[in-house]
Amino acid sequence: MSKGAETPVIKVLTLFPEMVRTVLETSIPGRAAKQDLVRYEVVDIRDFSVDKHRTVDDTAYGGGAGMIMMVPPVVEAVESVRKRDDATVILTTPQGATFDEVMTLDLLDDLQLKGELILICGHYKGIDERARELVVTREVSIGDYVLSGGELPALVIADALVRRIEGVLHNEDSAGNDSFTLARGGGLDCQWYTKPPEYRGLKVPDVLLSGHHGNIEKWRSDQAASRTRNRRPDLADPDEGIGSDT
Ligand code: 6GU
Repeated sequence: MSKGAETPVIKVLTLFPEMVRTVLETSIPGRAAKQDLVRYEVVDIRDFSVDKHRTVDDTAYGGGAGMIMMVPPVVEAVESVRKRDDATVILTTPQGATFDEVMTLDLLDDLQLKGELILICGHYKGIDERARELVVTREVSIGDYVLSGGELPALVIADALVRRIEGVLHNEDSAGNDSFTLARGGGLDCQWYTKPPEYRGLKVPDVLLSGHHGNIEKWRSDQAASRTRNRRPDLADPDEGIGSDT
């Protein structure tokens, strides 16, 4: 982040604020906040209920199983934290676009440009369509399976973003060779070893103990390429694969 810019704020609207806070205080996301590289605001949607029972959901008009999140608490919770009219407001839902490395970098740009990013953790069967119309600007899924709530997806998105903020990762966190890093072709990482050099007859490959940095780098990039081809042919050849845009 450039000097003088304000600390970007990730705002998470949820029915389970303790769950969200606990994760954001832990590990790298927690360290990033302590270093003032990001801030988190966790909002309990229930605080914006409009009745004395703190109701935030109800049965669907027209019938059917499952509860629907009501429009007033969701809209009013967003309005209570949103600083800019053009803020990106993400709803986590299995019906959203699938989260990936490209979206991570796009949302990171957005967070840094606008200074805020709002994540609504979807719940129950869904949210009243009018809440989407009024405040949601983007719908994001983390994959083709159904989770009990939007907290884990929102935390996945927050974690992926925070670790890409400049200064968050230290050398020992070794970001440059992470899998999917577009700078290294968007493929998978190679295999890694540490001490001991032999365990139950399994040896660390000789090249890694050779001290020859050129050979080591070549071995690692060859291994990464063959892993990517074998495990994720869609990443190895994006024109042919399931991840293709065409
Ligand atoms: Cl964003 N929400 C829920 N409930 N389930 C999911 C998801 C989101 N992404 C994958 N599964």
